[in-house]
Amino acid sequence: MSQKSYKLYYFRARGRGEFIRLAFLIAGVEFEDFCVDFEKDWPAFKATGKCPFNQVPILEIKEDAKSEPIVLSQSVAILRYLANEFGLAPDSNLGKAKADAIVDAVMDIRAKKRDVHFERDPSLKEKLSKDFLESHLPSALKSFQRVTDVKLTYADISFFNFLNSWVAKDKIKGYPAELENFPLLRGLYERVRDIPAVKKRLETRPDTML
Ligand SMILES: N[C@@H](CCC(=O)N[C@@H](CS)C(=O)NCC(=O)O)C(=O)O
Repeated sequence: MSQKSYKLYYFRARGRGEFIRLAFLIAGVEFEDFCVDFEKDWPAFKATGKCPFNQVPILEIKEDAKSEPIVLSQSVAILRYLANEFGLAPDSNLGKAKADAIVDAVMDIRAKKRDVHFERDPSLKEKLSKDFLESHLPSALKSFQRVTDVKLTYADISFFNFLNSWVAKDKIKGYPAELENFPLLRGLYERVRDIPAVKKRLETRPDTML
């Protein structure tokens, strides 16, 4: 019987790879998690031209042992593809569009947090951090609270992963304090956190800065 295989290439980080890993783990589908060493191996790997947009993550898919690999790129496209394959996407096109809107909003708020993280000027960093905590994040959470749904989809995985990776201080237990006043979102966060495969990943993954 032919056996589809998957190989994810990413750095040794949560970054833009983690929601893809979570989708595999939640679906219970095996994949190879290939970590490219950023310092040692990335320049040569990039030069091979294997990555369509010269960046990772990429996902290599083989229909069976003999077939040529198909390479997918762009983290959200990969997540969405896997979600559709593994039953983690809404059924209707409208439902998918709504899930996409949530993932896009997650990536928007993630970008704000990323700006804080990489800012080197201390006073600007403090200002960006304050804006993030007092304005951007609460406003995004209010919007998420309005649009949250009941079925577990890739939108929930991306939402959980952003808060868990970038906002939660204890990434394994509890929930981020910022969710205190958002019971629906807290429930959603806890629901993903408590999936046994996710719980195991949180407890066993390498401790990385991003
Ligand atoms: N829009 C892309 C962005 C990918 C991206 O920024 N990848 C970074 C790592 S998170 C990368 O490959 N950096 C190395 C480089 O650009 O040389 C996605 O979501 O996949």
